[in-house]
Amino acid sequence: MNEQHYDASNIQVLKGLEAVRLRPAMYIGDVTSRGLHHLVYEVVDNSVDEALAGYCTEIEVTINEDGSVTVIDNGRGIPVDVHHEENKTALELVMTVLHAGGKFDKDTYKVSGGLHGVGISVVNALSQWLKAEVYRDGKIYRQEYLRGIPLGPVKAGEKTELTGTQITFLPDDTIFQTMQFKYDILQDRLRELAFLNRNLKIKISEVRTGQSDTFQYSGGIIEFVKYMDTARSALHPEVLYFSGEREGVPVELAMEYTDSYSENIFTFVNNINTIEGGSHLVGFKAALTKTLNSYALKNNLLKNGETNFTGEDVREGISVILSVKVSEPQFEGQTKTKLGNSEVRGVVESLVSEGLSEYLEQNPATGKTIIEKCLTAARSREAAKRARELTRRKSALESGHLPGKLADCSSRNPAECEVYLVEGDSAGGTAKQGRDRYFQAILPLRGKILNVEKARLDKILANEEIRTMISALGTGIGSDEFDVSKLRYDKIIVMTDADVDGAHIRTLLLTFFFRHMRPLVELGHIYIAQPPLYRVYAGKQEYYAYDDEQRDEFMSRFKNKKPNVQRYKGLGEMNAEQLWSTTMDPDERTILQVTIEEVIEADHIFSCLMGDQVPPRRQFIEENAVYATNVDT
Ligand code: 0RA
Repeated sequence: MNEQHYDASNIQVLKGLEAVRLRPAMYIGDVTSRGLHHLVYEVVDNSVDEALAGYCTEIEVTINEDGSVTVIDNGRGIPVDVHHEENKTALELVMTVLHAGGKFDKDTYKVSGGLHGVGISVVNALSQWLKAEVYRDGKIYRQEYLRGIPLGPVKAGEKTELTGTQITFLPDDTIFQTMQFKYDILQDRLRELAFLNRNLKIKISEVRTGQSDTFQYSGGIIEFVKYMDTARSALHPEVLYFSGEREGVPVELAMEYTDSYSENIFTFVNNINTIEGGSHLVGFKAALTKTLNSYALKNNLLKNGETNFTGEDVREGISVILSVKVSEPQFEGQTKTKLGNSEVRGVVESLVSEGLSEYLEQNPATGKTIIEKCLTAARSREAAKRARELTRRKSALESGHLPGKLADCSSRNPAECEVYLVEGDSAGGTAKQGRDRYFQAILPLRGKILNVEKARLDKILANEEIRTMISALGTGIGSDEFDVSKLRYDKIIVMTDADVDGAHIRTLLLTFFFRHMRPLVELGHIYIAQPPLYRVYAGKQEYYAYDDEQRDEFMSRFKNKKPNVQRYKGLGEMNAEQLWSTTMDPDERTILQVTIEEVIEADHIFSCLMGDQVPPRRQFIEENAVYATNVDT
């Protein structure tokens, strides 16, 4: 570093960067793939802030050949004038001082919730190198850094007419577990940001593959709702949209009813997905229930004897995007994604109530359609309640009886127990012989389970395979009954054949968990077994391969003889011992943990896969947003 540059403020900077490098998780959550991608979001959020302030219209994100990422925006450019107290440029301060945003704060709603908003300096500290280029005041200014430390002062370079900021960084491989930026993951978040910020153009590209996409939506969250419902059929001609500002809180809401039975409400605060909800969500739900009940009553749309709609009745088949901007958001909850600011509840409630009643008055046909949907939902809620009572009695969980098909384990400590959901009675039998019965339970599932995407809870509960599964898991089902603390197994492992049918059954099961037992997915209880695809053997030498590449590698190990290759088409082709050692033995097996990186994308995928509209159905790839990487236990 430049010597005259070195003074007390540098020591502060070094201490700050050091703190970030020592405890990266404190700043970006973790150092897995999730944390890695978070670095990009952090840089992009700054450009989005510039767009919110009204100065930036385009953002471009590129995954470069060398694994670095470039983010370019056409905003005003980070200021490069010298800050006199510190004797450094604003650019250098933004890049090297934690939370340096403050002094240069713009009059906008800072993205500062959840893990976002930690500042670009954190990205800088966690990068092997970073290059900043600012287009401003007719020139290009540059500064480069190694692990957050400037290589030299900011230098003015060529002339330019443009304005904007360009940041390129390579994450530090001594900090992150993985260095691979995934196009699909970045794409999901960038698409979401484009929906949330109407007209903002966001481009993503990957040099190595040549893949690229541009997102720009003149309809903003209205188009977001249409995208969510690609595979669902809307019940009314247009998406309902309300927006307004009260007590300094801008609110935007887009909603539509579809013929599906699931409730898809996604809420955002300052562009951050508030997965745990909070006061804005509470305000919306209250407004919806209240407004629809009074509209139905006022317009005589209820038959005599029919009582009020519950919250669940008015939310069946609804798709909603609610986006609010809060200048000093309080984030609470386990993942800091629950909005705490109580004043927001009333703001959202009143704006939505007013907007919705006015809309219904002016669009009586849509009003009638919505009320009819609520009525069917209310009637089937009653039916579902009866079905659930039936499940409870039949499964006799309360009296301690478990389904006969379940081969339970002997341990009663859920933390050490796991249950294999196995495709077919025959593989189920093999698994029963092969398992360690102390902690492994086996539940064979016969044939296909019901497609829950197309059925209401009452019909779902009429399905025997599903009822058996629910009683085996112990959690109960339904919003008023599901209780994850009653889960009898820490790991629920889906084990299906490596063929099309197996993939289908697996998807059906995952859809069921995602729609009706989501906390099991969110808390990481769901896994997918990975049975081998090949056995490569000759004489006493044998190997199990889990993909083609591995098969070829194993084949090359046989020097003199030509090995036999057995391709496993189903679990049934393995004997108990083989199934144990390749797929079930915790010391040997690999299982994939199912996680949700992006709930909205997962919802989109499940509805496309399982819905009844064929065109949007697309290939379901395992490395999709729904799946995480290998978990070796
Ligand atoms: C501080 C102040 C101003 C802009 C920015 C920061 C800024 C930061 C980033 C980060 C990525 N892109 C960005 N664009 C702008 C306002 C400067 C002014 O008043 O002109």
